[in-house]
Amino acid sequence: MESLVLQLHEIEAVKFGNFKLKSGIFSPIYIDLRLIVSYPSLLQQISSLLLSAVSSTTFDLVCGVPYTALPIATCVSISNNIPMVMRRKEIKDYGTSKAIEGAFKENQICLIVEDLVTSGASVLETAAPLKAVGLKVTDAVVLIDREQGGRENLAENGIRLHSIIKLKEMIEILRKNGKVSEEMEKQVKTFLEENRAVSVPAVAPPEKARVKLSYSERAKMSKNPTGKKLFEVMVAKESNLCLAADVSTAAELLALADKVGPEICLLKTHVDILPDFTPEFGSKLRSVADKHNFLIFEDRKFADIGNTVTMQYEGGVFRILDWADIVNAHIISGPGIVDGLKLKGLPRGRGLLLLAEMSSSGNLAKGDYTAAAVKIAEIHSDFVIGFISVNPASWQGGPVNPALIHATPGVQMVAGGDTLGQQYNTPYSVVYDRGSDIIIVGRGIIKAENPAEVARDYRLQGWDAYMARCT
Ligand code: S5P
Repeated sequence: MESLVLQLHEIEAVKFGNFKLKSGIFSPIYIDLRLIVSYPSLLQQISSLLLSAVSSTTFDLVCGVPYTALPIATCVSISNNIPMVMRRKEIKDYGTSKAIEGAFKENQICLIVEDLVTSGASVLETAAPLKAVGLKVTDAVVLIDREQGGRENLAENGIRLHSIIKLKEMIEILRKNGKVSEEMEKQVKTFLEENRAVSVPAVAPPEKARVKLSYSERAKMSKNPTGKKLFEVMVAKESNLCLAADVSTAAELLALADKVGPEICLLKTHVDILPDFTPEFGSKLRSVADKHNFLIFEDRKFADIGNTVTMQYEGGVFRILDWADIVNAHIISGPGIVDGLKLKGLPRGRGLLLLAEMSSSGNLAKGDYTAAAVKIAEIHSDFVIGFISVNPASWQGGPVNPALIHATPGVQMVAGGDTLGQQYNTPYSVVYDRGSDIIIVGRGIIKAENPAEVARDYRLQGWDAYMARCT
């Protein structure tokens, strides 16, 4: 321990002066452990000390508090083959805006790794998003405990703190080795004594731009008959679940629609993937939809100029306009695409969703693009019923017109992704945290052994999250 403290002093990671800490108090001593990235053997020493401090603790994953503890946690992870997850300090305003990166399963235990604890606020800031994605946080391990209330504040939040060394012990070692004056030792000790309980600043979570109105209130606001009907079906069936029926044949799709029908408010098709499509497909699906009271959404993702999409919507082999209540469109070609689709769709009472965001990693639908989709939707709110969104609660300018609905793909029971860029969030985080209205679930249901049963679970989770958001 003595050698470690002397090494930290040697690399000037221990500084003396008058420093403002994160908690707002001024301290005569400051420990800057960011420097250790330049000293690999020291980094390794620290990570093995941290691990030995939690030898009797059970955990499945480690997560470093950004940024200083990230390399420490990485070192702990690599040298002991323990998977790591990473907390984002800045959440992206695009993609799925994930706060926690990495692969994990709900209820796994995550050990928080930190360099130094004063009030414990930083550890708590990392614990909150870990808990929000379903991980358990019971322990945190830290190199230095400043003994200024961190242990107590963390204990109040159900987190045990394990520390390697106390700041007071460090100053005693430095004094013993003639590295600091007696006066400095006294000054530091007096400061620590006088600031034994630095409280965690009470930071109110930012009020998210989530629509709290009920679906029935919003049904009344909708200017489009299909938008209104969708809200009404959601209320009647207590379902905000859309099934992405991406199965390989039309026959399979119709059978699945009949099985899962009672659980869903909306069924989403990609009709161009069905090798056995026949002109009767539309009417067959319509009769299943009528039987179970759900709407049909053809995920055609129109993207061309207005004139071309009118033909693609109405004609061709699929004749989408005849059987789909809802279609969607990219706005890449400008507002003319909405004019084109509206020309055909509005007289038939159909509705349109605009792709304002996408769930796939690295997609370009963000920022100004998303804002442009909102503007176009407002102008055409007689035909546009809402958006394909990922995190509407984060959209700049606050909640959009509550008559418009948000449907979000990339939903599974556990956050994660596939090998081709799809990114998943849980029903709760999509509806409650991100303020979306409809969860779009594909493989989470269709690959399950009993799709109807699993669909029911998704429906209940989506509905619970909606109820929680409204109250
Ligand atoms: O951004 C998007 C938009 C859509 S409509 N990301 C998506 O994944 N989708 C669609 O949602 C996608 O085409 C697929 O049909 C469904 C997601 O399926 P899952 O199997 O990943 O749940």
